[in-house]
Amino acid sequence: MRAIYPGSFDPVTFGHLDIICRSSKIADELIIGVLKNNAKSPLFSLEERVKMLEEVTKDYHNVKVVPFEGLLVDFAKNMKADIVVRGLRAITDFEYELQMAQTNHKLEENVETIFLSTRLEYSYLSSTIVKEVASFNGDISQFVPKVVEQRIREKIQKRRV
Ligand code: COD
Repeated sequence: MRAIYPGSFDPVTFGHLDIICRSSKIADELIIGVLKNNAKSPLFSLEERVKMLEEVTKDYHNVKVVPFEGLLVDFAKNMKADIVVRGLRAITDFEYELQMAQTNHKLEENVETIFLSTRLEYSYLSSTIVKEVASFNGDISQFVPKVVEQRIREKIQKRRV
């Protein structure tokens, strides 16, 4: 079974990595779909987000990182994937996730969404929180892999100059 784990990944956190690790054991092949045209105006460019994901998932042999734009269901069809994996943190995620899963199912009934609940230790964690803490020079080492921490520091440093 080929599954897609789509997201903005701006940047990838330990919460994302946990979902990647767990879903890579469920799926035969896992494609991490990185959204290009993000309305959230990302801190990292598409290329930077893809590169960081490739670096932190290099030991997973059934995982591939692929950028996409447009509709998720079209991407899923192009990739010949019929499962979309999403992570659920708190109840606040639920409404948006349900709406998205139902819309995607309406658009393409062969694409099913499955949800993995976050591990307790990552339930508060989001890319937004990581960027906020980093912008005030807080310690983000417990939130993101070393290589991502380094890139955030460089990015924030550059923005300050
Ligand atoms: N623990 C567990 N899961 C987590 C954690 C954590 N700590 N942090 C994030 N996650 C999960 C999120 O819940 C999500 O499932 C996934 O990881 C990715 O998160 P983000 O924030 O990087 O990505 P999103 O939610 O911004 O991605 C949104 C999409 C890109 C999937 C969406 O906008 C999309 O599909 N866009 C394309 C247009 C489209 O088809 N829209 C759908 C029609 S409604």
